[in-house]
Amino acid sequence: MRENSNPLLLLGVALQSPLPFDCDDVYKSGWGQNGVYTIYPAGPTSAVQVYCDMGQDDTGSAAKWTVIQRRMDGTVNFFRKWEHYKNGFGFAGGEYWLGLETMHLMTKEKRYELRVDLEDFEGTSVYSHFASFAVGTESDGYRLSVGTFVKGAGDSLQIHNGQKFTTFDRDQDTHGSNCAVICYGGFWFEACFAANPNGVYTWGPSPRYAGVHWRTFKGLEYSLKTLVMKIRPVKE
Ligand SMILES: [Ca+2]
Repeated sequence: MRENSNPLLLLGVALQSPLPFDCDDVYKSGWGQNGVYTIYPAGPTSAVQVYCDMGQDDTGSAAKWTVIQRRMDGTVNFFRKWEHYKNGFGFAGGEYWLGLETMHLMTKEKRYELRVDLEDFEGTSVYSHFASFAVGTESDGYRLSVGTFVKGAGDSLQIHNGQKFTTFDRDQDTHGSNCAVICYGGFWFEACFAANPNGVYTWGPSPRYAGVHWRTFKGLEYSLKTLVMKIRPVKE
């Protein structure tokens, strides 16, 4: 919230609003600019910093996006163990992973849709939009539920739908080996993937499987410049 210094807005938040659950709540409290804000999806004692995308697309929805994952410059290591993927890591102003537990708490409370923003190093920006996104409980492996592919740069999440989360120290994929070891990042691997958002940041051409891949956009030997996963409430 430090990016917006308007004292009247700050007062408005303090006096009128319950603690924001997500970026859509932040926006409704009067904060209209993209940036880092604090949300409280696990209640008042658990502040979480996130990047809020307050932009609007052509779908007609006025709801605002909470970024749950972001790759943009390779400054954060994503080859991490289970506890890190559970609790989150990185920096809300840069690259980060929100954390599986926070994703679970958010998506069990509200219905969300998912958009994945993708950009290559040649200046092409596209996105893939999905009708819903939810993460299950830890006891069930933080299983992914992603809804119908709506439109955009292809459905690279189809084989990931319904999978448990796998890290190098917790193999819950369907491969004989561990996909997190093969692909250098945690994800909802099957055997193994069509999307590898948490792979190694390698500035374009990359070893097969290891990079930040989105198969239906640039294939499995090209690591993307930008990959952002963001969710917003579905208006019922
Ligand atoms: Ca396995």
